[in-house]
Amino acid sequence: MTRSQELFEKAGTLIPGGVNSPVRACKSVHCDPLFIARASGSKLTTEDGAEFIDYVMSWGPMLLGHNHPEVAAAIAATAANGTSFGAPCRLEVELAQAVVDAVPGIEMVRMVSSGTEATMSALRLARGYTGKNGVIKFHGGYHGHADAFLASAGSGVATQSIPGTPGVPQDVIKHTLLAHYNDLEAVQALFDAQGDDIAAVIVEPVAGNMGLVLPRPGFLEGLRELTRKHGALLIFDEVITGFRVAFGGAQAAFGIDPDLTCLGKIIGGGLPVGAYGGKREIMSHIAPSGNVYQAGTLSGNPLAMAAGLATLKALQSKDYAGLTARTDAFSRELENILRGKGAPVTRNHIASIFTLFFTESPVTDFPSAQTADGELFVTFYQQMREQGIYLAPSGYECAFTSFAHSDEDLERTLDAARNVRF
Ligand code: KE4
Repeated sequence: MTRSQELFEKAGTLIPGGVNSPVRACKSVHCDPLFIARASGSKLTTEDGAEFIDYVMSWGPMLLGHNHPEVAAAIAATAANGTSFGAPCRLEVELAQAVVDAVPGIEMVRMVSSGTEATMSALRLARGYTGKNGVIKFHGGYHGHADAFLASAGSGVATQSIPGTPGVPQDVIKHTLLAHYNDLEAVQALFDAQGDDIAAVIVEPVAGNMGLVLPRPGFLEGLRELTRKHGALLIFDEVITGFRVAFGGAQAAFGIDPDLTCLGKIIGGGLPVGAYGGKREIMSHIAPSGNVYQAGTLSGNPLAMAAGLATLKALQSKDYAGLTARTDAFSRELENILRGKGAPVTRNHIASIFTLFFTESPVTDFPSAQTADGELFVTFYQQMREQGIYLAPSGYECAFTSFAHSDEDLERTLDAARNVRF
């Protein structure tokens, strides 16, 4: 038995499924999870000393690469002064300023401790601000595990094909309305039918939880127009895309002005941070300045703020266009290699994110993502892992590169793909 297997066996007696987040269990790819001992740059090292080139990057936070020296130093220096005060600290103000300076749609921001808290709070704010109940989300969209969003969710819910929303009262879900991503007519129809009670539309401006799915030209603009027309708020869930698709997020890249934005992952630099922010007039409704309640013991935690600040500071000088070009060329070559083996492959790419779907058809929404051949994906995942390449254990996740991935890493990955046998 490997050390990872021993740990997984022990974990299974103590933690549901042996993991603290379902998708890590690797169930859908019929593997045991690898237990990671340390990480640096683009590499993970397991408890058994095996090294992997990492394309999960902690599901998005590690755009600088793992254990970036400036981030590690900032955490260590801050920890020397204590780890949590339960009172305001300078670092919270500095990270809030950095987020407001970077993200066009954010005039005020509240820190929380996860992406789930960010989206859950943004929805409560939208409902409190508009006095309406309905929320429109998209099939395959994932916004964390708050009750209202677990209807036809993506990510781990899609991977585990968890039917419906066990444990969530129908009374809650009845306010959640569904449309397919990129289907503006469906959203129009929902507004026509129930527009007077729709508080918000929540959308990943680039969808990252059904695999990577890009917005069609006009889709996001259409959502902006419909929400304005019907007095609903447009919530951009930029937990993945924030500071990754562009330093200012997808909203900066696409020039769309959402009412609220949810952030996570990168702004914590690997520590637990989420945030929601937006127009001052709306955010001022949040307690204690307003009467929409939201709170958190560790919100604005100094260590997490220090890690996020160091991350954003380091990212400001990074060549996003260069990483985009490298990721585009790399993922295109990967697609060509797999096609050359007779596999049906469709590639979706933006910035430092890509997904290779094992299907011939274009992937523009959840149903088309579901046409991908799951068995081919499992074969690909397993054989790449055997060669030291660490991919997301689900066809409904994305692959992430980072500023730490070297040309040698990318070439080694392409070589591993050349060895795959379907
Ligand atoms: P967290 O609560 O997991 O920090 O964030 C929830 C969330 C919200 N919005 C988007 C667009 C997200 O992608 C996520 C979380 N992403 C998944 C993977 N795609 C987290 C991985 C996991 O669940 O372990």
